Amino acid sequence: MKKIMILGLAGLLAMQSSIAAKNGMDEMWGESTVKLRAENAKRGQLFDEGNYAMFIHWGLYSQLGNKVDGKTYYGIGEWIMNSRMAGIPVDEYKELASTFNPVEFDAKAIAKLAKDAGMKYIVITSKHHDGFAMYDSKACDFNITKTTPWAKDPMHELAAACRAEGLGFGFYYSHNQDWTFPGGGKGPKVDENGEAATFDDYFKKKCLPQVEEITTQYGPIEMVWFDTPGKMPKKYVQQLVDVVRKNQPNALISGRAGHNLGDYQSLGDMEVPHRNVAGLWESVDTTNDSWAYAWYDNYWKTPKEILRRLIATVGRGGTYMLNIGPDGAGAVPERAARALEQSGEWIRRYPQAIYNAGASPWEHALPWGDVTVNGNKLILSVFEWPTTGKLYLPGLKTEIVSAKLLNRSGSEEVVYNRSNGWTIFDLPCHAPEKMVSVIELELAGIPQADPTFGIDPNIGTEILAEFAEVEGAEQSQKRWMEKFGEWKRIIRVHNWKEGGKATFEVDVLKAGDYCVDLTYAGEGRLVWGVTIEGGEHIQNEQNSSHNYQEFPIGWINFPKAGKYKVAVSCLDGDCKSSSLKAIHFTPVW
Ligand code: FHN
Repeated sequence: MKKIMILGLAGLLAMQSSIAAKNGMDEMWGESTVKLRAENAKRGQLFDEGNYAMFIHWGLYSQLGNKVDGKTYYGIGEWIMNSRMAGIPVDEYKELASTFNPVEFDAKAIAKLAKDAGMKYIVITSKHHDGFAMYDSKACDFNITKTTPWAKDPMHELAAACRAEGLGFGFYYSHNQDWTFPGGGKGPKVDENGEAATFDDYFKKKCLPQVEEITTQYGPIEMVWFDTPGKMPKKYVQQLVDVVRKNQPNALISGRAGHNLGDYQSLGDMEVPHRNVAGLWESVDTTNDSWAYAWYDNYWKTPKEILRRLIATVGRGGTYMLNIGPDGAGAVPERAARALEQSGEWIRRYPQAIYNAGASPWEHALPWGDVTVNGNKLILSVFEWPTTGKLYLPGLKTEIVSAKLLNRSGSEEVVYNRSNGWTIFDLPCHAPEKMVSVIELELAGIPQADPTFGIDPNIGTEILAEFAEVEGAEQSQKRWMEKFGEWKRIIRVHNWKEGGKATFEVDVLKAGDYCVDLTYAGEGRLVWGVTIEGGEHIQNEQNSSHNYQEFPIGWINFPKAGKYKVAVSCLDGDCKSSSLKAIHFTPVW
């Protein structure tokens, strides 16, 4: 469990994510995962203990699904009117309301989907940057009840459906950007009479009254998810926060409110961090590559990938909110729903991996999977089942009381032995689960581990450059959009100088030869050197690509079990522009 205290973001960031014991977890989460119902939950409890939520982007833009006048635009669908997508003029965009008729919207089915997926609350767009209110707003007529043939308020239905399912309910609200209301961020600069409009006009006439509306019209809500504060002055954000606190004292406010006035940190879009993050925080992600519906976007995360990203988020100490984008008729894409249901089935069998679970003492993923902590238990989620019948766990420092392999009908004891600080489990050849099998370790105390990367004797071990100690080169984050709005980010080592090196500490159990590969981007041929401190040096020339790709360097030998430092250097070629993402070690068989 991450200890929650609503302190404001600054305080929360300083707070360590707790992996402290929570006795009685099995009774609470194992027997009935619905016991923590929204109405009984304290402020932030669904976020902190539930660890998993549904995000929904749904609006006028969903009707277009990224196709305008027969042309498809690739990127995040809710930005379709922006000049970087289709560039639709405000008046034309507003006309879309006259044909918005989401007859397939089924609030009960959506709430049931979230529940079946194992999510604990839903956060839906009440107004996105396009300014269209998806609820009945008196403050501005550009809304679903006043301008569409459907003329209903879907949020009443969804709020009620969530309540019936025992889920929390909350709103996304774009407070700074409003592209259709005069004075709104990136919106028209003049009003309908041609008079200059200011941000203050927009704020007083629309934004503040609408936040009043969404916090008073739908019963108790779980959170208000403000987004993209940009340069919005603090006095405005403070007023919004005050309104939420007054009307919904139990609601959380997203970190993206701005000026550290939110209750927790929201990481970048689609960002699942690789190392543990302290404090109360959230990853927001989407089932495909767009938030809103995009007709072409069938790159769905598989059920296994959903579990991988959910468990990685919880294992790094955070909460995961995963988005769906219903189409213009209000229907949820079938493949997204199926992936959520299948991953949810798994969660029903292994709730202890997610609910009330906290950060891994290894502080990063392991080669075969990931670890979450529940009280004195370690939940090992094995994504790559070992074909050798042995699973290797490096660096566990706390004594094991029992080790069980869980399966659909119960569990079986697992035999293990310990060697050089590693724990080696004997496992059956066949994985009990198709997607992710679970080993539960009960420990004699709070789980503790040495976070040094162990080189797995079975399968490849990847260590990202963000875990290297760097000298004579730069280690920094790089962010880019793959498609418009589809964010990717890495921490890479680049700008290499003569003698520069990225040093990785590793723990070797099995002495011998390992294949070394490097993932990098660059220009032309590059010579890389890999040196074990006090041991073997290898080097090789390989080509490069502007995209990050894995290239083989050669075999290297670790003469005995133990810890080593391995340094990577760019030795020749265009080292300044070359950029190292990861090193990989694979046992030579
Ligand atoms: O611009 C929005 C985007 O459309 C989407 O709503 C995401 C979700 O996190 N937030 C903003 C970009 O960060």
